[in-house]
Amino acid sequence: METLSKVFEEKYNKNVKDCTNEEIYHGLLAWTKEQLKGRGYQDGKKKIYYISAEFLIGKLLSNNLINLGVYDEVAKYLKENGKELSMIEEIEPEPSLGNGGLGRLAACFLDSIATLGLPGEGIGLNYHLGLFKQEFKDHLQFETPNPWIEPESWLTDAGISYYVPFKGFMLKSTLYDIDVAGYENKAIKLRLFDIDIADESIVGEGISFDKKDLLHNLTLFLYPDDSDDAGRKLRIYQQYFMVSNAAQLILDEATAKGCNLHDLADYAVIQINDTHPSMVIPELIRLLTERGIEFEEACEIVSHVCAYTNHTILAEALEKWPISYLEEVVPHLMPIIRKLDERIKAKYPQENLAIIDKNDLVHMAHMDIHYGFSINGVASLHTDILKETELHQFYEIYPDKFNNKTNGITFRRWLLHCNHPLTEYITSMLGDGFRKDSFELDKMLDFKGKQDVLANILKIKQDAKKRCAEFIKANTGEEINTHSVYDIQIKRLHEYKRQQLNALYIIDRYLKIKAGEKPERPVTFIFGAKAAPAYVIAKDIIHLILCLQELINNDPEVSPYMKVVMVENYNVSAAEKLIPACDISEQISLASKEASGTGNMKFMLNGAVTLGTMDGANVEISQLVGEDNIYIFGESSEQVIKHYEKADYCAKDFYDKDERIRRAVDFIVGKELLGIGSEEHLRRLHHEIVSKDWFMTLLDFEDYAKVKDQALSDYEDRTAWAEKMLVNIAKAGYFSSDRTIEEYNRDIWHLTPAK
Ligand code: Z16
Repeated sequence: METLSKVFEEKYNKNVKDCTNEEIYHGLLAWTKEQLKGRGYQDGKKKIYYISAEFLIGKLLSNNLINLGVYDEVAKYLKENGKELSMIEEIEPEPSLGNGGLGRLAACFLDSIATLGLPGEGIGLNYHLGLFKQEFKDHLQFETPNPWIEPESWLTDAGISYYVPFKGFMLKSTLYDIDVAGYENKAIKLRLFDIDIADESIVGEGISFDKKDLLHNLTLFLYPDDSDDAGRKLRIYQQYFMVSNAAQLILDEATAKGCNLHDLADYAVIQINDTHPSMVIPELIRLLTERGIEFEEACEIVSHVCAYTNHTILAEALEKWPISYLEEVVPHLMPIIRKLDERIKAKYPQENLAIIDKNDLVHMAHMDIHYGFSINGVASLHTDILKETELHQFYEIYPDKFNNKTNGITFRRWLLHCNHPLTEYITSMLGDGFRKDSFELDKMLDFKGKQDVLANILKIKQDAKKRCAEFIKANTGEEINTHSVYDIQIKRLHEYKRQQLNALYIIDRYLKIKAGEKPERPVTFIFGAKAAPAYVIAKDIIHLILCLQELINNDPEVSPYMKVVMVENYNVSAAEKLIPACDISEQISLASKEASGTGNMKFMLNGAVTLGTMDGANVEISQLVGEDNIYIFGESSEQVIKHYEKADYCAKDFYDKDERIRRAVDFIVGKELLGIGSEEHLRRLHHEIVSKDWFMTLLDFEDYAKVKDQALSDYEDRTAWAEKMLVNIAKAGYFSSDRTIEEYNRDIWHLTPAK
């Protein structure tokens, strides 16, 4: 810790004892950056370029210290000097460069690529204000900018820039790098392109700004849509800026290593993360032909370099750009896209295989599938649905391109960093092999019948619940009972994720308590969710939850038995505080709609039991833990898909024939909530549920309530519950992103890990 002490002396002319927490944070930042550089970078002939519009990396200090293997030493050194590392963590701003699952997955993947010693980098954009910050006022969501770049930050100017051509003008880029340390291994780089002239002062009220003032806003904000396509031109500008820079960088790096462009596939493999980076295909073809390669060969080369990951079957999220937009932004790409489309039409005249459809829309995913060599889904059920229904026509012509890569999470952040007590306890039982080989967690099963082990697991959970209650108090002002069951649903607000189903259960329980049915143990229903600013019904659902929070927590007859809390500005840092404390993990999307989910994996790893539908990776979780250790409810994906095909689901029927459902739904517009909230929002939501209910909430309500009641009653047998917790932790090994990345490398990337 001598070099660290020196930093404080040189930077502030002070002993660490006399530094403020801010000064210590900035000293640690500078020191850690140096340590990262000293590690060196993963290298090799061929490299993976993971291009993504989002990298939801979270705070970096503690994670870097863990991966550098110095966390304990630094924490001890600070403690000896009267400082607390956990307080210093609070100083760091969280970069919000992602919406949700897709962006967080990209961040976990970087950690695993580095840890496994694979040469690679992430390429994206340096959004100055990230995603919006969420504020609650009058039980409604408001959005404000979320600046995160300070004069001293994790960014390092790489000294690299390119010119990116748009219609009528060029933009010059600047590249910033963030080092990502592998766990006890070398680092890789996250490379974020930016423009020097981005101007934060053009932001007005909330997050409004002049969309046409392109030169000044290109890298200001991340589009705030999860699984949705806002269809804005600015997004095309951002995407093209990202991929043109990426393509130029990739060609430069390859040629510097001796590539003659014909053999590009020996030097580079590109993973296209959802369709946001799809324009890299025509852009690479453009650059290759500019450098003297024939069009046909350029297509061939690119088809051996690009691989595509699909993250959703929601039609509204599969990007389709009008030709007119592309002509307006990147006219030089259109002749290439047209040629790519003609080649396909000549071979496969079928309309549903076309890149350009009869409405002059360019289907980005179709381009990826035709001109990439691999297409993967993100959980086994999701990949099956792609093959059998959504992309069936492509599966028929390219069966060998399709493959599954079930998502994973990095255990460094989602166990070692966020849950020190559990990590230490597992280490005391198994040694520390599980940190590198997550499957070793399986050995915990040997302790299943051991009473002392089960008691310890319960104690660790109880302590986490106490810490979490302090966080909730600070965030929401609400006091919660640490002996209540913590039932948690944290994820983006979307109708398909069905926070409204959870809310209906809460109403049902409230009505029962009001009618005199007092439950044995209280439950705290915890939510965290941002809604896309333009997603009206999602915002109405937030309104409902916040109104329920107000009503229930302030009713002395009810609040001893249940409370509702909705955490403001849910983000990675909040997740790190909530997940270790969870008893019941809510994963209740309509079957077939959640491609994978990754929160589900974080919760099980921290000893929560899942209450979920047979959707996404829940299916694989249930296979691994067995039916005694998970609570499954609801219609199957097959049935749901049939309902959509036949269009035979009618919410009104359920509302009319089921009194319990009707009472809960009507409570949304009853006098209690209208006395608290806004009539406009509540009526619109009520109408949506009764007359549309596109994601079939009422269909699954009864089974959900039944299974949830069962889980809550099983919770009372503390030993039996602790066994379920133990099995969930033990079986989480499969969901390490190290496993996922090994599979990407084995089947798609074919890189040689550094020694
Ligand atoms: C996103 O977060 C996801 C899909 C998508 O098309 C766009 C965004 Cl921003 C999510 C999926 O909804 C989720 O099921 C999955 O676990 C995650 O991507 C990572 O694959």
